[in-house]
Amino acid sequence: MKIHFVYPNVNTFMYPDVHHGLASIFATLKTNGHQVSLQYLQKMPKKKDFLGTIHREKPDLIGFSSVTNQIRFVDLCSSWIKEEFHIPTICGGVHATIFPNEIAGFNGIDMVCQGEGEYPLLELAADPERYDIKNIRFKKHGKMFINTMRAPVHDLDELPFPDYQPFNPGKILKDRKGDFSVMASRGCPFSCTYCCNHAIRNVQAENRCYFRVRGVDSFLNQLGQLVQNYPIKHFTFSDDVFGVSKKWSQEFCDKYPKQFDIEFECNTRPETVSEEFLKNLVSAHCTQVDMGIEVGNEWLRKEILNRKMTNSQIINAFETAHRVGLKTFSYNMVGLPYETCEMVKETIALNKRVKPDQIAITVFYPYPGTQLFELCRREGYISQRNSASYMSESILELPTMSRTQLNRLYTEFYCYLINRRLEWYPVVVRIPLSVIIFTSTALFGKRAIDLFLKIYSPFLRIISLLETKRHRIFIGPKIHTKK
Ligand code: B12
Repeated sequence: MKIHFVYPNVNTFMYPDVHHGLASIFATLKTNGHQVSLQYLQKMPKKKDFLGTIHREKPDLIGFSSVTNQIRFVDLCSSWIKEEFHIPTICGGVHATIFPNEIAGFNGIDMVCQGEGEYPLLELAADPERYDIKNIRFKKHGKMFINTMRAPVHDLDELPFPDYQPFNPGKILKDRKGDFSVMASRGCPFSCTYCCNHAIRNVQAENRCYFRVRGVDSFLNQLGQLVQNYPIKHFTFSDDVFGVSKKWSQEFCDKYPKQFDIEFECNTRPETVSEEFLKNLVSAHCTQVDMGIEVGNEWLRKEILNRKMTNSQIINAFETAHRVGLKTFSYNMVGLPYETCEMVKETIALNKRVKPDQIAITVFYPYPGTQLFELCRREGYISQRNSASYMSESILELPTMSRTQLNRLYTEFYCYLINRRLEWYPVVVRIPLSVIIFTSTALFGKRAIDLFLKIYSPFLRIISLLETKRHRIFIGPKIHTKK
């Protein structure tokens, strides 16, 4: 069977990256003799171009993958398909997993896949007439057939290595200066209230085994295959939390440097890292750890975000990382329920205290299905505003902080971030750029930052030429507010 996939990633301000879930599905289908093709939508295509590709590919089935912010593109593109073709469509991904009924309501979508898609799609491709496949809901003859959920794949080693070819890794590597993102695990054992992991876990048949990791040898083989096929100079391990199991990470850190001379960075959690763990990472060629500070106020962090870590644990984690020679990256959010202006200032202060080498600042977006979304809904904070990405506007109306105040603090925080980056530039560049940034944010506030974000990638590409090797940054902005 020939299956055409559509991956909408429209206006997310993120640099082109692969989709690990789709790559795993591609591998599973291809190893079983099916053909796959992909439309990667970085901007909304013209209807005729979108349909032209479908005409050319002539697929037997069309699969959409979707996160919450992108579902309107799934709705629109799938309705275009139905105007011209009689090709069955299926949608999977995080939003379909949490809200299958909503997706099933789209006129252009015939089937919805909840949870992991490798085996359900394989069964569907083998027999497109079936409608009793676990994890899939079918709309047939005006009726909805809801099937039970299967357990998530318990042993990840049984899956073939993800196939990234349809994403054009050569192009991604060129744009990201040799950096490639890979994952060893699925899921996360923690339950931060703003992250979808607890919502995804709750719909699995057996949520006990939600967090899983490939065996070290299998993961190393996967990396080996990638290195053989593509000119990879750096890995970003995008796992929600890298090294959840200390035994796994010890084995990985022992074996990786014996096989690879490639630097990597990974996500970890401040309250879990020890000096020994960080030193092990360094000995394995890790150059940077990315950790969530999220907010500077301990009450907000512990009680509202369910991140049970103190400020001193955060300070200690960043200090230890710097001491053992790692660069650091901090994830932060602003615009949370119950957050006051003072609390945002605490977040800025904590960042100034720990001096991360890179900082991500995102505006909190309440993902439906999460505990924090429920809280925002109960409290009546959710407005009608829309947002394609969590990099831009808040969709909340908060009694503790007006939008103007939030925008002002966001701008202040962003200026700190930019100034921190400018510290690495030669004076001749730093001074004029500082003046431009200071003047434009003083005059236009957050609008200046929004403009900066719009021209982010090309701008970064230019200024990264000026960066010293020590601080050279891979352009792909890893802007996840979760670790
Ligand atoms: C790595 C990662 C990224 C990477 C790679 C993106 C990707 N989609 O793989 C990058 C950095 C690019 C990224 C970007 C973004 N991300 Co992200 N990301 C993750 C992370 C940490 C892991 C995803 C992953 O690979 N999981 C493992 C794979 C195997 O699972 P999977 O992707 O869900 O795929 C399986 C099933 O969903 C299903 N499936 C998926 N697609 C399809 C399609 C069909 C047809 C079928 C049948 C099945 C199917 O089968 C797959 C294989 O089993 C998750 C957190 C998490 N634990 O899920 C957040 C997460 C998915 N990201 C999130 C967000 C918000 C974003 C952004 C919108 C951020 C932004 N800038 O605003 C963008 C949007 C990108 C996009 N259009 O998808 C949210 C989504 C929340 C939501 N309700 O939608 C998550 C859940 C984190 C969170 N905040 O809770 N992300």
